[in-house]
Amino acid sequence: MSNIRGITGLSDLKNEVQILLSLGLKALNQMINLELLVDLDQDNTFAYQAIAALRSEYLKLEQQKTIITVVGTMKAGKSTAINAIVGREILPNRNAPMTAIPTLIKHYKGRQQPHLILTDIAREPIVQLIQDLQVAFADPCHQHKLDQLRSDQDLFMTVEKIQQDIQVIDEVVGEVEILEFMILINDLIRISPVLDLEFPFDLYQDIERLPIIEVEFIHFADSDEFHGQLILIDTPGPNEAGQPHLRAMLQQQLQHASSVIVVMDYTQLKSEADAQVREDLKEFVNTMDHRIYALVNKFDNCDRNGMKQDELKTFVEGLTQGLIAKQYVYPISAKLAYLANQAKQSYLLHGTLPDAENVAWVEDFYVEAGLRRVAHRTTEHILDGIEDLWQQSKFKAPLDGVIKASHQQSLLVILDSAIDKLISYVHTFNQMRVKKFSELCKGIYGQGAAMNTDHIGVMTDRIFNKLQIDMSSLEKSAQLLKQSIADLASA
Ligand SMILES: Nc1nc2c(ncn2[C@@H]2O[C@H](COP(=O)(O)OP(=O)(O)OP(=O)(O)O)[C@@H](O)[C@H]2O)c(=O)[nH]1
Ligand SMILES: [Mg+2]
Repeated sequence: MSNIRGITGLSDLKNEVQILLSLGLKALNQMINLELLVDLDQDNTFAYQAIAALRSEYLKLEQQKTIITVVGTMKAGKSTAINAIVGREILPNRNAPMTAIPTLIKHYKGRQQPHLILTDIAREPIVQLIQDLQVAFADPCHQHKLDQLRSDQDLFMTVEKIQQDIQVIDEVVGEVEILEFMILINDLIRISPVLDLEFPFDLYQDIERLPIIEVEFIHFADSDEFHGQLILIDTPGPNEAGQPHLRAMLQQQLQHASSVIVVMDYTQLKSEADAQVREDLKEFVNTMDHRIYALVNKFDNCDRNGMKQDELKTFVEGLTQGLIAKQYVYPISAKLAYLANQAKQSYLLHGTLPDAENVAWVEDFYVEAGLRRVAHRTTEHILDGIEDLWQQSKFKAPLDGVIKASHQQSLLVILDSAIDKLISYVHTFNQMRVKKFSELCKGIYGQGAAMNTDHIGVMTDRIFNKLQIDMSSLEKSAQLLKQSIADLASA
């Protein structure tokens, strides 16, 4: 292969690996077409398997999925942090426990209006649960429980909707509509145990069944860096009680991740629930395959007596027993980042902020930006406020450090897996060609005949010269590329 020593960047490496995969595929096809494999049935089956596996690796490189799973204790601020990364309010976040099933959020270039997509298998258990709840609500024995639910101001609207026979559609479009839908799902899961019904959490462990929101991540709108797919997974956070189904979900979601973000609450670092999340991470996360980052959220609560940035980073490294290295710890305020993003977007689109009476975040923005008095809310002060909150949120560092680095990390993992498969198949075929050829000779000269290895060599070459691709040099080139990938990974 040309230029292997000259490879410095990841995209060069990706090109080289794709070229080798294509050459491997071409060689395998030639083996089949020229009937070069001795035991045609058995060896061709193996060759077809190899072709399918190498094609799938090629496709994975083309699609390059970067999956970042966001974990942390209940109320640590996972959903607010994801909203801040996306730059919009698409996930519900409030004081009561909110995220109940994992949700995928995918960067979709050019998609301004977010779309939430629910496959039929994801929709069906929800439809069933609504029907079961309707039956339970209609039962006079449950009147007392129903009254109790209706008196909860968070749940009241959802109870109404269930009674009015709400339809669950497979595609929800728009920020407000998605938010309403997510709140509905989360409320359904909270309401059902009150009526002795169970939400089938086990049906939502497979990543294909989870709701997915497709939207352009504002901070990456102008970036050409993101080839392939960038997906965040919001997960429900366990509390002190542990909830075994949440642990099972966490384990599932971590399996898909290229990187893991642990959101910790600055004010609750020593809590038991936080310690449990760290234990789970140690158990489920393989640091060779994942990179783990900590966002220490609610850092806006840091006062004169609180731990400062550097001290905090060292503390978290110690707390996680080195699982999260100091340089991967980011003190942030997701709330301030989210408010700055919301205000900026609104300003860019409408040249003003919405009326604080109608939109919940606006008053919070004015308070945090020191603009409590209406007379102070001039364009200049608002723009200064946006900039100030963004700076105070310290969110730029993880956006650059975590999201971009995760994207690179995922490419390295895919490259490494592709090259391993290529080496393994090519190596097997190289062994096969020697073994099978000696078997061929035994067939020609008889079992006991002494074999002239030079003769075999000449014949082997004659047959395999038909192959335009030299499998041995392919194996060597792949080994060299594997080394380049390892060098980049440890850089
Ligand atoms: N002070 C402060 N509050 C925050 C910050 N980020 C989030 N919060 C608040 O913390 C609460 C929980 O936030 P969520 O984003 O819903 O937390 P979560 O981890 O997704 O919670 P669950 O989904 O229920 O596990 C909300 O009331 C947020 O407004 C922050 O940076 N600073
Ligand atoms: Mg949440």
